[in-house]
Amino acid sequence: MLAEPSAPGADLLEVALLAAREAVRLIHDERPASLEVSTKSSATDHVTQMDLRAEEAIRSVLGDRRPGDAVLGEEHGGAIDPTGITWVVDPIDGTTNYLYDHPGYAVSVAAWDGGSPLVGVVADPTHDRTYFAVAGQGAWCASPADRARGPAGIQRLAIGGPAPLDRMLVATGFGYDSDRRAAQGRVAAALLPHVRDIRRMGAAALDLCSVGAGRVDAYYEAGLSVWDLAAGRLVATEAGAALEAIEGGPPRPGSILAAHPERIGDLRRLLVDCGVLSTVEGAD
Ligand code: LIP
Repeated sequence: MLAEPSAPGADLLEVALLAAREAVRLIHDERPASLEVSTKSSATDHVTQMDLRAEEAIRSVLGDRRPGDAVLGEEHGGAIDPTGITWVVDPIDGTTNYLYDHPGYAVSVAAWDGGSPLVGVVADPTHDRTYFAVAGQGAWCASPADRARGPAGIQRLAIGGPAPLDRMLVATGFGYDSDRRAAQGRVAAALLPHVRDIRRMGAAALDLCSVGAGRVDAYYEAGLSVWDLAAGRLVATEAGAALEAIEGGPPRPGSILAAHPERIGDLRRLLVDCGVLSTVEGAD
């Protein structure tokens, strides 16, 4: 066991890790020489046979280990069970990066109780890192390559310090719709002179884990889906980050802002001054 959470969390975490590990093995070891690609919401919103197969592999593990639980996945659908455990799955978050064999994709598996995240796992094959978190018990990153970080390469995660705005490294992402991207690009251009720099990594799950690991100081994005952030938001929260909607209030797939608790208000005001609310559906 990678961590010592209490019994309910430990059981669900073990299943999430097993499912994520099987999907990582498949997308990494069985990646074909050429991918079969089809499009979804736009000409740049892709799905490959590996996205589909990875979700099927995850669902197979869940069916064996947690047969009565609901599953909501990006590729094969489903719904949140408001009264029980739901597994929220993004088999490959960062599909465009996977398509190009570019670093920046991850397998994301979360177990929710009604609308509340219980455990989350984000597995990053490129960097051989597995982020995981249990609600109320903390967040960790296991990376055999990082043995200097502790036994078996397991490191407890904690966000970075409260950097001033002009020293913040800020991650963000852009949608698949070109009009939305144009508006989001204008916000990023307005923001850039006021912060240290911007990073666009291409996978919300990894952006949120990067906040938790202190690899970026903040992350904001509008227009995501629940599976993009279901696990990563728990990793970031359990590592000490504040997570809210960009416009304020509870975080939601359409609008998320993650930062140090002492800085999230200042960053929100700066983003609003940069025109961010025009890119957030339901915010203005
Ligand atoms: C991706 C998100 C990312 C966003 C990309 C894309 P996908 O999800 O994780 O944050 O900027 O446009 O939506 O489509 O790779 O699962």
